[in-house]
Amino acid sequence: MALLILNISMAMVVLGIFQACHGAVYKVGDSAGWTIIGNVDYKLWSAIKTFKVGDVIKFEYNPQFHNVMRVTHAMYKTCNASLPIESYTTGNDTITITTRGHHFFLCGVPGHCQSGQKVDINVPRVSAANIAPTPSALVSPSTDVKPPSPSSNTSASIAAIKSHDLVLLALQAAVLFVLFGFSDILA
Ligand SMILES: [Cu+2]
Repeated sequence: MALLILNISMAMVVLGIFQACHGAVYKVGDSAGWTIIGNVDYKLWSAIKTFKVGDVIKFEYNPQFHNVMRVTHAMYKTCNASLPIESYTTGNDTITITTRGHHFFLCGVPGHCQSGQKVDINVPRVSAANIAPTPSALVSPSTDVKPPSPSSNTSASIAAIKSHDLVLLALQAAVLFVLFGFSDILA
Protein backbone atom coordinates (compact mmCIF):
# COMPACT_ATOMS: atom_id res chain seq x y z
CA MET A 1 0.00 0.00 0.00
CA ALA A 2 2.83 2.37 0.93
CA LEU A 3 4.44 1.55 -2.40
CA LEU A 4 1.21 2.38 -4.19
CA ILE A 5 0.97 5.77 -2.45
CA LEU A 6 4.63 6.44 -3.25
CA ASN A 7 4.01 5.62 -6.88
CA ILE A 8 0.99 7.92 -7.05
CA SER A 9 3.02 10.71 -5.41
CA MET A 10 5.83 10.21 -7.90
CA ALA A 11 3.36 10.30 -10.76
CA MET A 12 1.88 13.56 -9.49
CA VAL A 13 5.35 15.14 -9.21
CA VAL A 14 6.31 14.04 -12.71
CA LEU A 15 3.04 15.30 -14.15
CA GLY A 16 3.28 18.56 -12.23
CA ILE A 17 6.71 19.25 -13.67
CA PHE A 18 5.51 18.36 -17.15
CA GLN A 19 2.46 20.63 -16.92
CA ALA A 20 4.47 23.51 -15.45
CA CYS A 21 6.73 23.70 -18.49
CA HIS A 22 4.03 23.07 -21.08
CA GLY A 23 1.60 25.97 -21.03
CA ALA A 24 -1.68 25.74 -22.86
CA VAL A 25 -2.00 27.35 -26.30
CA TYR A 26 -5.01 29.62 -26.75
CA LYS A 27 -5.99 30.82 -30.20
CA VAL A 28 -7.69 34.17 -29.78
CA GLY A 29 -11.26 33.97 -31.09
CA ASP A 30 -10.93 30.20 -31.56
CA SER A 31 -11.96 29.24 -35.12
CA ALA A 32 -12.90 32.84 -35.99
CA GLY A 33 -9.39 34.07 -35.24
CA TRP A 34 -8.49 37.76 -34.88
CA THR A 35 -11.03 39.67 -36.94
CA ILE A 36 -13.85 42.22 -37.03
CA ILE A 37 -16.06 39.90 -39.06
CA GLY A 38 -18.85 38.18 -37.18
CA ASN A 39 -18.70 40.36 -34.06
CA VAL A 40 -16.55 37.92 -32.13
CA ASP A 41 -16.96 38.58 -28.41
CA TYR A 42 -13.32 38.61 -27.31
CA LYS A 43 -14.34 39.71 -23.84
CA LEU A 44 -16.39 36.56 -23.42
CA TRP A 45 -13.71 34.48 -25.12
CA SER A 46 -11.13 35.48 -22.51
CA ALA A 47 -13.55 35.59 -19.57
CA ILE A 48 -14.28 31.86 -19.67
CA LYS A 49 -10.61 30.86 -19.69
CA THR A 50 -8.16 30.50 -16.85
CA PHE A 51 -4.85 31.80 -18.14
CA LYS A 52 -1.61 30.88 -16.43
CA VAL A 53 1.97 32.09 -16.69
CA GLY A 54 3.58 30.05 -19.47
CA ASP A 55 0.44 29.88 -21.60
CA VAL A 56 0.78 30.82 -25.26
CA ILE A 57 -1.65 33.29 -26.82
CA LYS A 58 -1.95 32.88 -30.57
CA PHE A 59 -3.30 35.56 -32.91
CA GLU A 60 -4.20 34.37 -36.41
CA TYR A 61 -5.33 36.95 -38.98
CA ASN A 62 -4.73 38.34 -42.44
CA PRO A 63 -1.82 40.78 -41.96
CA GLN A 64 -3.10 42.88 -44.85
CA PHE A 65 -6.11 43.87 -42.76
CA HIS A 66 -5.12 43.54 -39.11
CA ASN A 67 -2.30 43.63 -36.61
CA VAL A 68 -1.77 43.06 -32.88
CA MET A 69 -0.60 45.68 -30.46
CA ARG A 70 0.00 45.22 -26.78
CA VAL A 71 -1.05 48.38 -24.99
CA THR A 72 -1.62 49.83 -21.54
CA HIS A 73 -4.97 49.62 -19.78
CA ALA A 74 -5.67 53.28 -20.53
CA MET A 75 -4.92 52.79 -24.23
CA TYR A 76 -7.02 49.63 -24.25
CA LYS A 77 -10.01 51.43 -22.78
CA THR A 78 -9.82 54.29 -25.28
CA CYS A 79 -8.66 52.21 -28.27
CA ASN A 80 -5.49 54.30 -28.52
CA ALA A 81 -2.91 52.54 -30.69
CA SER A 82 -0.46 55.43 -31.01
CA LEU A 83 2.18 54.14 -28.59
CA PRO A 84 1.99 50.35 -28.34
CA ILE A 85 4.22 48.50 -25.88
CA GLU A 86 4.73 45.81 -28.52
CA SER A 87 3.53 45.32 -32.09
CA TYR A 88 2.98 42.10 -34.01
CA THR A 89 2.27 42.02 -37.72
CA THR A 90 2.98 38.54 -39.10
CA GLY A 91 -0.62 37.27 -39.10
CA ASN A 92 0.45 34.28 -37.05
CA ASP A 93 1.75 35.71 -33.82
CA THR A 94 2.37 33.64 -30.72
CA ILE A 95 2.92 35.44 -27.45
CA THR A 96 4.00 33.59 -24.33
CA ILE A 97 2.55 35.04 -21.15
CA THR A 98 5.43 35.46 -18.71
CA THR A 99 3.85 37.65 -16.02
CA ARG A 100 0.68 37.71 -13.96
CA GLY A 101 -1.89 40.44 -14.31
CA HIS A 102 -3.65 41.92 -17.33
CA HIS A 103 -2.23 41.83 -20.85
CA PHE A 104 -4.14 44.16 -23.15
CA PHE A 105 -4.13 43.67 -26.92
CA LEU A 106 -5.94 45.49 -29.70
CA CYS A 107 -5.88 45.79 -33.48
CA GLY A 108 -4.21 49.05 -34.46
CA VAL A 109 -6.05 49.45 -37.77
CA PRO A 110 -8.30 52.51 -37.44
CA GLY A 111 -11.82 51.59 -36.32
CA HIS A 112 -11.13 47.95 -35.58
CA CYS A 113 -10.62 48.27 -31.83
CA GLN A 114 -13.77 50.37 -31.66
CA SER A 115 -15.56 47.52 -33.43
CA GLY A 116 -14.51 45.19 -30.63
CA GLN A 117 -11.18 43.84 -31.88
CA LYS A 118 -9.54 44.01 -28.47
CA VAL A 119 -8.81 41.42 -25.85
CA ASP A 120 -7.74 41.40 -22.23
CA ILE A 121 -5.70 38.34 -21.23
CA ASN A 122 -5.81 38.24 -17.45
CA VAL A 123 -3.58 35.92 -15.45
CA PRO A 124 -4.98 36.14 -11.90
CA ARG A 125 -2.43 37.53 -9.46
CA VAL A 126 -3.91 35.51 -6.62
CA SER A 127 -3.89 31.77 -7.14
CA ALA A 128 -6.71 29.59 -5.86
CA ALA A 129 -4.29 27.91 -3.43
CA ASN A 130 -3.73 30.98 -1.26
CA ILE A 131 -6.84 33.14 -1.48
CA ALA A 132 -8.36 32.00 1.81
CA PRO A 133 -7.33 34.94 4.04
CA THR A 134 -7.48 37.57 1.28
CA PRO A 135 -9.94 40.42 1.96
CA SER A 136 -12.64 40.49 -0.70
CA ALA A 137 -11.84 44.14 -1.44
CA LEU A 138 -8.58 43.07 -3.09
CA VAL A 139 -10.34 40.73 -5.49
CA SER A 140 -11.82 42.52 -8.46
CA PRO A 141 -15.56 41.85 -8.92
CA SER A 142 -14.96 40.54 -12.42
CA THR A 143 -12.45 37.96 -11.18
CA ASP A 144 -14.14 34.62 -10.87
CA VAL A 145 -11.91 32.87 -8.34
CA LYS A 146 -13.16 29.54 -7.12
CA PRO A 147 -12.42 28.50 -3.54
CA PRO A 148 -9.87 25.72 -3.15
CA SER A 149 -11.36 22.29 -3.52
CA PRO A 150 -11.54 20.35 -0.25
CA SER A 151 -10.54 17.17 -2.05
CA SER A 152 -7.07 15.87 -2.79
CA ASN A 153 -4.50 17.00 -5.32
CA THR A 154 -5.55 14.17 -7.57
CA SER A 155 -9.06 15.44 -8.23
CA ALA A 156 -7.83 19.03 -8.45
CA SER A 157 -5.37 18.04 -11.11
CA ILE A 158 -7.98 16.06 -13.01
CA ALA A 159 -10.27 19.10 -12.91
CA ALA A 160 -7.46 21.15 -14.42
CA ILE A 161 -7.30 18.94 -17.49
CA LYS A 162 -8.99 20.69 -20.35
CA SER A 163 -10.55 19.04 -23.33
CA HIS A 164 -7.81 20.18 -25.68
CA ASP A 165 -5.15 18.57 -23.52
CA LEU A 166 -5.82 15.13 -24.93
CA VAL A 167 -2.16 14.50 -25.62
CA LEU A 168 -1.28 15.40 -22.08
CA LEU A 169 -4.08 13.21 -20.82
CA ALA A 170 -2.76 10.29 -22.81
CA LEU A 171 0.71 10.88 -21.38
CA GLN A 172 -0.69 11.00 -17.86
CA ALA A 173 -2.50 7.72 -18.44
CA ALA A 174 0.71 6.19 -19.76
CA VAL A 175 2.74 7.36 -16.75
CA LEU A 176 0.16 6.05 -14.31
CA PHE A 177 -0.04 2.77 -16.20
CA VAL A 178 3.73 2.30 -16.13
CA LEU A 179 3.96 3.11 -12.43
CA PHE A 180 1.04 0.88 -11.50
CA GLY A 181 2.48 -1.83 -13.71
CA PHE A 182 5.78 -1.69 -11.81
CA SER A 183 3.99 -1.86 -8.47
CA ASP A 184 2.22 -5.02 -9.62
CA ILE A 185 5.52 -6.63 -10.55
CA LEU A 186 7.12 -5.67 -7.24
CA ALA A 187 4.10 -6.88 -5.26
CU1 LIG B 1 -8.08 44.69 -37.33
